[in-house]
Amino acid sequence: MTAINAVTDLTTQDGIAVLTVNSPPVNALSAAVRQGVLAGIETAGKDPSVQAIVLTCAGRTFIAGADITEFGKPMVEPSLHAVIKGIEASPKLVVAAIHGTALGGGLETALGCHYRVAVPSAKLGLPEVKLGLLPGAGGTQRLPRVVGAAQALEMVTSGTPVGARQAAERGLVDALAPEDGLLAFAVEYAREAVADGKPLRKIRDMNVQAEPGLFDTFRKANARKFRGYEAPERNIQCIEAAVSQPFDEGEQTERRLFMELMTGTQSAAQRHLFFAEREAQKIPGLPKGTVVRQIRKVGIIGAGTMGGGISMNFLSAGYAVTIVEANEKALERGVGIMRGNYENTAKKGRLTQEQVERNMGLLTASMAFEDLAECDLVIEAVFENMQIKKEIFGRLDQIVRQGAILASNTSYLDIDEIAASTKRPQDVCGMHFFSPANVMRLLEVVKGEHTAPDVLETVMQLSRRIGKVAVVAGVCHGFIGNRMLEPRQREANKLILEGAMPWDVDRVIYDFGFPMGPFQMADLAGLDIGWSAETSKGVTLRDQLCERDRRGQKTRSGFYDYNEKREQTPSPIVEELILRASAERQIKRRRIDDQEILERCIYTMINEGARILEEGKAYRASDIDMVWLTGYGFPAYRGGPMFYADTVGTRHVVERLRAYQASSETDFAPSDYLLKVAEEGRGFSSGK
Ligand code: T1G
Repeated sequence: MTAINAVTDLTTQDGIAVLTVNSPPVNALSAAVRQGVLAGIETAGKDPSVQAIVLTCAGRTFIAGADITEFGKPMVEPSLHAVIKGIEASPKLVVAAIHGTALGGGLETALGCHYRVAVPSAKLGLPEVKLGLLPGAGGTQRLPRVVGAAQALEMVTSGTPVGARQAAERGLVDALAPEDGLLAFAVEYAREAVADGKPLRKIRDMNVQAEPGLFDTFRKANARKFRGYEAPERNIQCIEAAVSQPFDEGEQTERRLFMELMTGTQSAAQRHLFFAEREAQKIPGLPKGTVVRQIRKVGIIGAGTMGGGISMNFLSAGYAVTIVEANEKALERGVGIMRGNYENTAKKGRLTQEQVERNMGLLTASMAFEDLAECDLVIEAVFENMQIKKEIFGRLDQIVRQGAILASNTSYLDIDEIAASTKRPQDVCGMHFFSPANVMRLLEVVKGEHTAPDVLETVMQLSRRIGKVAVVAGVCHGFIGNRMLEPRQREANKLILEGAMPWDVDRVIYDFGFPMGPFQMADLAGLDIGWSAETSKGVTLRDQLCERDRRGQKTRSGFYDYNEKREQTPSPIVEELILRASAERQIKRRRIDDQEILERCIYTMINEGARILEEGKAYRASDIDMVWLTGYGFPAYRGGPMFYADTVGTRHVVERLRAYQASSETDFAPSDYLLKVAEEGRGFSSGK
């Protein structure tokens, strides 16, 4: 074996050279890997004893892409382009042997090879669009030449990988290897290819056509999904170039558009979120050697919307679940809703009927707390009443085995107070799911004063296994997400009394990139949550709307009027109520511009986020960004509230808050930590 460099080596098996990349954790195309692969290809190419070359990777995966940690730094030769051109121009036939995930630059490298073999479990994709980029090393030019323009469009704009079998059907993979025999199969494949006189097939020499109208039809069909994002459109333009331009010109178009994206703020934001999601999993100061607890059986208390949704997360991940509900009808209804949800998913082809039965077969429905005794984790999901929660935790303390984790799904109540109703506060934490709990990725894991480190780490690892993005929050009202939502709601409600209308605020927030604005969101959720005719005083706008049976989309009227297709239009009745409310409060209405609406809604959130960091209720600013991305639909291309603050400048945020401070000291006073960061001329993403 010849070590090419620290991360690549070259061996030869009876005339077949095997070039192995070994650069944990994912064989990313760092400068060393690029140097090693190119040198290895050149060395083997010159060796007269070598008939063909197999490019393979050690560890858990084939090359998973360019090394994202190198982005933004001066490029060290050779470029990935040069490496791929070197492979393609090799005088010896090159076969890529793929396992794990061949992603981004990894798949582009494999496309430079003359043939590709893969194990069935491998995945191949071009996820650059998720980083606000596009495949920048010929991927947009080679992929359509193999799978056609339509499928290439889908792959590059979704970033979703395909499995090896599907890849083989599309011609992206030439042969499937046995799951446990990839290298031997690849070496044999290479040998036979040479013996059979297979050509050094270069994808760049192939042609690609597109049906008339393909690109515009695709743009129209995806306009809503791509709204605000720059990368999908640039990816489409690259596929267009593959169809309309010769290969080299198409590559130049790709290069130009890649650099536009790479140097833009959207890609910086999306790359920030890529690392933020991984950082959020890490608990600072976790004692070395912390052993996580075994979780096999999960108990859920409450078979309502949240209890049912939470249960489904665990059932789908293969955990046995015992759901306990005091009311028999509610229990039956809750179980029925779970089954119905699974059946609907099966109807859409995303689950098989046996998976539905398997999931439901893991569920035990009960009305007896005693059935929770052997659970390893119990999650309480009853309504938000502290007294009831304390009674429940007191009973759990008596019934559930020692060492089990007891969690509350409360969305804002004090976990320490709940923990105090047990003799085991070290085993208590919060697990705040977001509705619908079986869909939303965010899970706020609330660390109580006494929550043990192994409990926290157990819940964080378990959260990943059930497909959640878990973020640790400290005990405070509303934890991270809802605590920051509060100032945005407050400002939105003030703005419509001062001169704006709900549809103005919603338009600004929607145009910023959120799926919808606060008033449209309120109509969707229902204005009568927590409202009752008996206690309504008719003072607030919400009271007045609910009293008029304007309870939101479900009554076809709320802040908006809704037609049968649920399309909304501003309501003259609401406008009248708002004008009257301003008059009753002696507020002289004025024209409010979009910039003021945006700044008062978003900068007050940033200010609250800074307070959360100041109080230590979140470990890092990027955790706050993850909460808002995965729990509230903050546009990924803006990176989250704290990254967005860095984009506009923390000094600018302070200046704008001060400009509004005259109208209200409390609502706009910049927090100490925000002032500190601004005075030091830095951003939140440069760490605390
Ligand atoms: N570069 C650098 N580090 C990476 C990396 C990458 N491409 N991918 C993962 N890591 C690190 C990650 O930060 C983590 O580090 C560790 O590896 C394990 O990752 C020119 C420009 C491959 C499916 O977008 O999707 O190619 O936290 O926790 O859940 O056209 O990682 O342990 O210190 O995610 O098993 C395109 C991104 C790049 C793939 C594995 N490629 N990676 O998932 O482990 S742009 C991607 C992933 C590009 C070219 C363009 C996943 C994974 P740490 P992990 P995992």
